[in-house]
Amino acid sequence: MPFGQLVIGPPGSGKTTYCNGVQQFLNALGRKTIVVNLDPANDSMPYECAVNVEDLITLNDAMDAYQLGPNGGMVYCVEYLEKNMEWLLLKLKPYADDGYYFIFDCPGQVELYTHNQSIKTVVRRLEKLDYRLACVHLVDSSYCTEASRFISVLLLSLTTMIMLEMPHVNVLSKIDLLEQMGQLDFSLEYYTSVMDLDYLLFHLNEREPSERFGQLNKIICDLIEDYSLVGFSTLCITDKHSVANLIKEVDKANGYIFGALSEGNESILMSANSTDLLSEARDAQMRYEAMRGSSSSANGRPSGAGNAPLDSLLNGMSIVEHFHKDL
Ligand SMILES: Nc1nc2c(ncn2[C@@H]2O[C@H](COP(=O)(O)OP(=O)(O)OP(=O)(O)O)[C@@H](O)[C@H]2O)c(=O)[nH]1
Ligand SMILES: [Mg+2]
Repeated sequence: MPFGQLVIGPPGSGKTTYCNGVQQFLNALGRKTIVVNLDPANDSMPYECAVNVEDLITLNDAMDAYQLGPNGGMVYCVEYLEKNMEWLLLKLKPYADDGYYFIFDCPGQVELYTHNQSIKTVVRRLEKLDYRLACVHLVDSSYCTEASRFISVLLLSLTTMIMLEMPHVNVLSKIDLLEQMGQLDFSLEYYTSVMDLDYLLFHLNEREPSERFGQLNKIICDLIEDYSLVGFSTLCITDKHSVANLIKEVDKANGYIFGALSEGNESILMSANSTDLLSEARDAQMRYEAMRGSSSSANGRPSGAGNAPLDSLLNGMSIVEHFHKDL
């Protein structure tokens, strides 16, 4: 029974980086893992990709052949993949038979998960063949900095969950960059557990008072609370605790921890030492507050030192080499 994760999220949310980091992490733990690229516009892949949709179709092919723009071309590509599902199944089969764990790197166009049915159909076909998949939905943690942006992310996450109808782990990615974003209005825990949204509305109405949209914002927040489905894990891809915690969540969501009961299933060991979502958010907050403290200059504003982009954080190392450095 093959297990895996479907990695989705808006453009630039860190999907490809996550796929690379998690593959390295799991391989280092002894779990045989491959990355399947389902993004026909993925021009720079940091991982070695076992199956690549670009061998079937590329975005440029679709755009040139049918004079489409990038969005139309992307929709054409995923619909083409849906129609050529046998191609994908044939490519995956040897790895599935060999007990590999799958990570699917998906395109970032949001409409593919909120309106278009093709990705959903691809997932249903895989599920029929007993693939056990969880969706990992990455959204940039910078959305926490403004109430209106966070509400739109909540709505996007809820819509995606309802649309895809599969086990789902929502993730606030690039949490290391929080230190650059100044003080959040609430604790990180408030954003991860999506607590009482009235506080968020209060902030929104104070900062952007609007008679017209105030009522709309309230209705959207009520809707999100009524469903009571959305919550977030956190991720900093260079922090091994953060990656390990997220993998534990995903292993529970897709059933790997229960279904792959083979000798040496490292997921059972990891979960024996499990933390819940709240304590994970608390840990993350403490780590990044400490980081903010150490990178602040005398006047309390963040200095440039802590603002390194991912590449300079890694300093030429692979993600897993960076983890080993801390051991
Ligand atoms: N600081 C930091 N940067 C990150 C992290 N994850 C990803 N990035 C950076 O975010 C940028 C976008 O990352 P990608 O992995 O290409 O994002 P993506 O979601 O695959 O993007 P598309 O495929 O274009 O939708 C890159 O510059 C990464 O280096 C993280 O945890 N921390
Ligand atoms: Mg990508």
